[in-house]
Amino acid sequence: MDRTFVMVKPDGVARGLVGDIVSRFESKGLKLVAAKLEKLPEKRVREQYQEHLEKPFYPSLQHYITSGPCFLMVWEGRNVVKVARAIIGATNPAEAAAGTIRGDLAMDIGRNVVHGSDSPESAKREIGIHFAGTELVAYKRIDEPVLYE
Ligand code: DAT
Ligand code: MG
Repeated sequence: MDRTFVMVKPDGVARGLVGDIVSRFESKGLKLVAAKLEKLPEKRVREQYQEHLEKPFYPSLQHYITSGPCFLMVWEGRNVVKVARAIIGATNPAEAAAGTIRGDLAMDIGRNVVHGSDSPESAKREIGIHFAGTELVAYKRIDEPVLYE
């Protein structure tokens, strides 16, 4: 099964949105296989956002991501990278559709509440940055036979 990395950013944790956000992925039918609350060291933030290191917004992005605890998750399911990005919504909350996390819960591109990997390759890389293989747990969701044809 495919996997993706999703993270509630410090604004989402501070605003008490972890439960709402987890619930959206759970009720869709995705399987939570790892999760932890953690204040990220700069090194891992730089690795996660390596393609943005030279962008003008990077210093404020790093400051924001390291400003408080994040809630890190790995989700599993068919086409999960694409499915999770659809649940998260457009990068800029002003353009994110209603019904998405950013469309429903955020106002500013610099405070967009949640991160999700953008491709299966990034997902593999980002999971490896934040989780040891032993932290990923294998189990069955009781509704699996009904969720998939
Ligand atoms: P996404 O998080 O949707 O994958 P991204 O990878 O392009 O978006 O950017 C990573 C994060 O960086 C994004 O969630 C918020 C911040 N960011 C991106 N573009 C920005 C901009 N123009 N101004 C301020 N912050 C920005
Ligand atoms: Mg991205």
